[in-house]
Amino acid sequence: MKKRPIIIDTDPGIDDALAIAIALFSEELDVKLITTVAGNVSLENVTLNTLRLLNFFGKDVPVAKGAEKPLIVEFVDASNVHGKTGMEGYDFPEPKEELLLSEHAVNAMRRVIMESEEPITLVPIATLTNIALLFAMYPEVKSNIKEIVMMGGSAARGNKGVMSEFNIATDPEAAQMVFQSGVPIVMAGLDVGLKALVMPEDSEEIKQMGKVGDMAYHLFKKYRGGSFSTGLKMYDSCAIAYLLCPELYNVEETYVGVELRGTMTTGCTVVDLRGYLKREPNAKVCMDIDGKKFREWFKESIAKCI
Ligand SMILES: [Ca+2]
Repeated sequence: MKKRPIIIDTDPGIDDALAIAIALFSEELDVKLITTVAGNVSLENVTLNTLRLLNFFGKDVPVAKGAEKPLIVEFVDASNVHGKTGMEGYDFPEPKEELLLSEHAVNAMRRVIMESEEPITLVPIATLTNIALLFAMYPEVKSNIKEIVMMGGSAARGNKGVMSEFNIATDPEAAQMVFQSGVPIVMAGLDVGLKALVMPEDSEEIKQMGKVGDMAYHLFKKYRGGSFSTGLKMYDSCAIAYLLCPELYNVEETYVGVELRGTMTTGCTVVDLRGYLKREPNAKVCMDIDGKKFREWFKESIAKCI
């Protein structure tokens, strides 16, 4: 089978770690490059975490370091959810430093996209600063991008602010640039992330699934994205699940804008399902997910990580 070429833009992050594992071990995806961006924790930590994960998985994928802070707004991390280092709870091996490119993430993305015979799918599971910079600096890349499948945003309420989701609210201007880029977008946000749960009985099964399962179990114990007993939210895996198993989702094609000047709602994704704004659709929004099937898919996918 021909593998689908993707670039993952990430900020590991406990749920990032699992999403990356599933992508790397999938027979259908070819991870060409992993780029990092400050988000859950600092750029330095998310990059080290990425290099540690690759050493742990035994996968040699080039890594490029991206933006250290958002375009305009001040940087605020999520170490309250992921712990100070971003991946607390498991004793990872040393970072595999030789995988780190000297190129900046934006330049590395441009090169990989332009060199690819087949259009690349971008999979941002973090704030969109790197992707916005890519389109601003090298708009020519758009012609060789198949689509963007992102974790971020919400058609309902938020998890960073009342109406704003973390990845979008961390850099709202970048998000708006990406939504206005003209590149096809799939948005898998809180509408599905809040229902993509790993329940305690799943965690016990996952624990038995080799070393990746054991790692996942230990990270889950520390993860405050939901509680261990009521279900852990696998936000970032929702983007990977869309690539591998789109039938899990109900999707609406619509216009999405990002609120940039709200007095209380900055960073809100305005998902115009009823067409009030009279704009052409610019995104497919994942409105609902089959939570039960997602759990099965997630366990099957982790079981393949060997
Ligand atoms: Ca993330």
